Amino acid sequence: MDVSSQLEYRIDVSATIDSVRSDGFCFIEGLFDQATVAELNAEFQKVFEELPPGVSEGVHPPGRMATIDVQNNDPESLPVTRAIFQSSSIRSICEALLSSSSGINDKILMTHETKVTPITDVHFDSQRALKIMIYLLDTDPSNGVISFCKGSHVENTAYRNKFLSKGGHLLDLQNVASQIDLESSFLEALSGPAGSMVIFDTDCWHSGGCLEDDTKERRIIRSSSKFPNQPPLQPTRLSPLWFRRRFNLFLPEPPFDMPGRERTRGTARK
Ligand SMILES: O=C(O)CCC(=O)C(=O)O
Ligand SMILES: [Fe+2]
Repeated sequence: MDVSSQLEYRIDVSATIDSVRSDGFCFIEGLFDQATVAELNAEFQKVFEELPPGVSEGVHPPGRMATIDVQNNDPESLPVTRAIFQSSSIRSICEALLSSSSGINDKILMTHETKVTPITDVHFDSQRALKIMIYLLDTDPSNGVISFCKGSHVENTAYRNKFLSKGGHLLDLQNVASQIDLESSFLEALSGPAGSMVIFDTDCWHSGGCLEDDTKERRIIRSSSKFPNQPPLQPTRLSPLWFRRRFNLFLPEPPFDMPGRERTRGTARK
């Protein structure tokens, strides 16, 4: 079965939308069949070996990361990856959750974790996005399973909105969970076979786990689409705030503090 048919038969679009809205994430275990998983792994390999046009490599301390700029990448070069993220099922889910049809899944990232360092802190992203991740290997707590705290996006979105409405800047958002947050949050680890997919609102507390030892690895293909109408993460170049941040001068105080929480300032780690 080709990928669009697998998506069409195995994803219930409206149930997926409801579950991301209420829980903050939706896990579809074993979505793709073995043949598709093999094709995705071949495309993953090709990206890192050949860095085709429209693909750039980024800094990723737990391993390697490549970003595919979908608009500038040869449509023939990564057909299965593109077919998934451009499928009508995935587009309908993203458009409904983002209330927007622009910029959806324009960037596709591939990450290959091989180092025994925590992949992330327990955090929510500084900029709110809808992300889709596909495991290319069987993934469990021994190789960087991703975990979520169900329903936590509601409070985190409320905190984000209050912080921004009081003049706070996204770079000052305290998005790394405190000890108190951790004690009151149950993190559900989404273990699953290669070909499983998770769709999530990054305002949910989430964390990327860790590799147990250096014989383990994790491979993920993911897309990210920003929720619309957000301020930019970095102040506009040469603006007064840009100068103040650059030279650490008269930085505006954040409007209020969340005790014990830290910041990633736009990255996945503090
Ligand atoms: O790689 C991971 O497991 C999590 C990454 C993450 O936090 C994110 O994509 O927002
Ligand atoms: Fe994140």
